Amino acid sequence: MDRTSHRRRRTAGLIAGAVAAVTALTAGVLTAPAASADATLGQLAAAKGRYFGSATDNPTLSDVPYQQILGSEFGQITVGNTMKWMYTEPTQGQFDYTQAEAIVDRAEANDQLVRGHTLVWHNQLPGWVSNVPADRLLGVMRDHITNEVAHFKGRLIHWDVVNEAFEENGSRRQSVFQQKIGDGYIAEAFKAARAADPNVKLYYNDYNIEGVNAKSDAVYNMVKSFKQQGVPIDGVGLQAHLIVGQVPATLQQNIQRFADLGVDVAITELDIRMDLPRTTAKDTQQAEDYGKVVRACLAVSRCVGMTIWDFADHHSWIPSVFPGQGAALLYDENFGKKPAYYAVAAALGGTSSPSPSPSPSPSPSPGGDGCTASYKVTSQWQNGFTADVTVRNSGTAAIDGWTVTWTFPDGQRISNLWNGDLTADGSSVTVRNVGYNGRLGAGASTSFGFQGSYTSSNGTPTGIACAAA
Ligand code: 9MR
Repeated sequence: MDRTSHRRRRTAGLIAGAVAAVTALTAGVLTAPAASADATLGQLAAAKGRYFGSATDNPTLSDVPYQQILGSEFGQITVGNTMKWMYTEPTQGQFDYTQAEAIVDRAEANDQLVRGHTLVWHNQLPGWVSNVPADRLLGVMRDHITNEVAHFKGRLIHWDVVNEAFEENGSRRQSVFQQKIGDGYIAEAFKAARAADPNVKLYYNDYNIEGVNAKSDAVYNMVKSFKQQGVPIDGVGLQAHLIVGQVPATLQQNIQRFADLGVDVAITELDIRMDLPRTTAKDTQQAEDYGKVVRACLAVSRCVGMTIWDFADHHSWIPSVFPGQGAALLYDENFGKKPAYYAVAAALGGTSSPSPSPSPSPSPSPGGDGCTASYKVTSQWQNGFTADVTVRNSGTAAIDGWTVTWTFPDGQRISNLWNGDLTADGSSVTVRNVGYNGRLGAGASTSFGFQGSYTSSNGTPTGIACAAA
């Protein structure tokens, strides 16, 4: 079976609602049996016949803790930047998919679906496109679409064919495409995309069209006329860059009206920002808001999935564009799960909830060998948990490596571990440093983490010890 048919078969299976045992095997990480199948947002969504995904960008590819979460928690990936025109055709006729492929390859290795974003957009457009004479721009736009869609044929579930073509009042945005090609450019873009790949689903994607308003009315009317004229459109992407406390009351109704036109709907770029700093009250409201969005999508059968616009607050676009605002995502800057994460999990039908009092509390080992290890459960849900272990050089000289050992009292198993090299033998666990975190100066510390499973209880490891090399 070639890669294309493999991808199609797997995609169909996921969308049909099979709970895929998504085991993220990050390079260099030794794995033991997988954790319970319903632990992640991706798996919970798959059980409902949907996907739950995240956008990501190339600078994170070498960030091991980030990749561990991205690769295991989400069922779908959107390439946040590097499929855009400025990256893929920076010079006319010279196509470069290297950066986009680095993300797509990783997603495929992790068994994740991929949305393509985006073919025709007024932003992140290389300068040369604006200088193309009016009578040649339609051909240039078709060439770009044809090349990129053909390049990724069989590897993507959706393409955002045209992005953000309307103004808030429902008029057309005066982009270079609108000005030089005219109203017909959007239909032409969809036709070119369909010709290049008859199977990938073709989406129109925009922001501030989540509720019923002048802008979403304009998109609605366009989709309606496309369906009447046979222009190939399969879906509408509601970006959903929202504000805490302001989820549109008409969200579900709006999703439903698009579905009733005979197209799918996806929540494509979800984040819910707040004025900083975070407070418990704002976090609580944000969690409610995330839950509302997920429930609105699940209530409409043609709402096929949801994507957050990256997953941890320090990777969000918000603070750089809206100074003083942020904290819009499901994980904080330390990759801790926020109330919004648990609200999404609950809305997806999960039983995941914050561990009321993480157990056990940090318990340094004696440290006679020049290092100590503190074990801490960082989150826990039914049959699953994550934990961090901090390794500290307790001696007076630098060490060049460390080995941490313990025994699980309740038959717990580690499913994947990052920033360390795991050897597990039943309940006995040995974790050694990896190349980049073995050397610790006197008093310095590092940490590794893991995801694990348990059955009835998740007791404190016994005999935790650290030996320095
Ligand atoms: O997340 C993207 C950010 O890194 C870029 O600097 C920005 C450029 O405009 O685009 C961001 O993504 C946008 C997406 O492609 C379309 N909808 C709005 C998103 C946030 O700006």
